[in-house]
Amino acid sequence: MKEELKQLEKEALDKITSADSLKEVNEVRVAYLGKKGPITEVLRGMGKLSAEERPVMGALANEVRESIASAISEKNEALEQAEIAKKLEEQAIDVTLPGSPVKLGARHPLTIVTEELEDLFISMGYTVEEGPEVETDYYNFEALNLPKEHPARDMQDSFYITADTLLRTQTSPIQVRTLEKHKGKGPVKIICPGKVYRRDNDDATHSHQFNQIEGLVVDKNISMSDLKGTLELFAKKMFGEDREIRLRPSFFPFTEPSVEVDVSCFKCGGKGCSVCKQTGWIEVLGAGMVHPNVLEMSGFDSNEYQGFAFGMGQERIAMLKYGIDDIRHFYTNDIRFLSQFKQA
Ligand code: FA5
Ligand code: MG
Repeated sequence: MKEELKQLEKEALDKITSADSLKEVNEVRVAYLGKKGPITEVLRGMGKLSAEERPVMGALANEVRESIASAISEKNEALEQAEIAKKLEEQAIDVTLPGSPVKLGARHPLTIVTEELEDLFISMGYTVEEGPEVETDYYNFEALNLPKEHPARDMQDSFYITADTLLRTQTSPIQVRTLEKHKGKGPVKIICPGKVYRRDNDDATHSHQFNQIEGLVVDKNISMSDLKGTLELFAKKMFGEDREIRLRPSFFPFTEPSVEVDVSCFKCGGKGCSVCKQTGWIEVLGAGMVHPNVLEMSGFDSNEYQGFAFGMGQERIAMLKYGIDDIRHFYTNDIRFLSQFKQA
């Protein structure tokens, strides 16, 4: 019986040694250590042994089982390690290979222009205000001296949501909201960038959604010359130190007097070219002195306070600055267009 056990142990250990997969090792385990295996079989025959021999055989049988079991777990361990090593080798990364280049994006030209304008006005002491894009009729029109049925409402064809709410057609409602917050006390010195919406037909220079920046200064002793000086500085910083501005009489319900502001052509310097349509001047914004009705409706005493305001469209400014011939380029996200605005 002893020899039998020793023989079984040797057989099993040999098979384990020569096994080269986890599956084969498992077969050996089932065959030799399983309930129907030969060792169990040998132990069944112990009943025939004498009382002295029985514990000796029992101990030996256990030793053999343990020796096979530990050989199995060592072999399994070794096979698993080999498997991992093989995977690592197969999936090895050559860190000396050149990497794939990362494409850097560029800032959108409208972002560039908006931030440039913000920086310019902040440097002159303005703060930035914002307001809702879904606006009430009151703030978008009425409080700006445009009562219901006023014909000048036709200047800005609107997207109404209800009879009393609309997508704002201009950034001017933020003027009113800010004046209300100040409760009749100046000074107020703000710019208001934001998206606006109009029922304009899209073409090369018009979009139904575009961006504006509004400016508003309200204080005691504010005059038209403050407006002119401010806009002159704006024109020189945005379009070049040699630029001049020209004010032409115009009409906005919320300013009196109102002006359209032209900048001398930065392409031809004023001689006349295709950019300025041979006039030497390019229209860039609307402006004027805040109408006394607007001040009064928002709680300011118009005998004590005066103000100026202006509003411009970033798309048009960017088109002039960068020579862009179609406003739709801003919205179609063509990478060939956008990548031209990479900054050094
Ligand atoms: C206004 O919207 C006034 N709120 C501006 C203002 C503010 C005047 C404060 C006085 C005092 P206007 O409708 O002209 O004005 O629009 C201002 C600018 O927005 C235009 O000069 C133009 O640059 C731009 N703009 C107007 N309509 C469009 C459009 N459909 N697409 C792109 N830009 C537009
Ligand atoms: Mg206009």
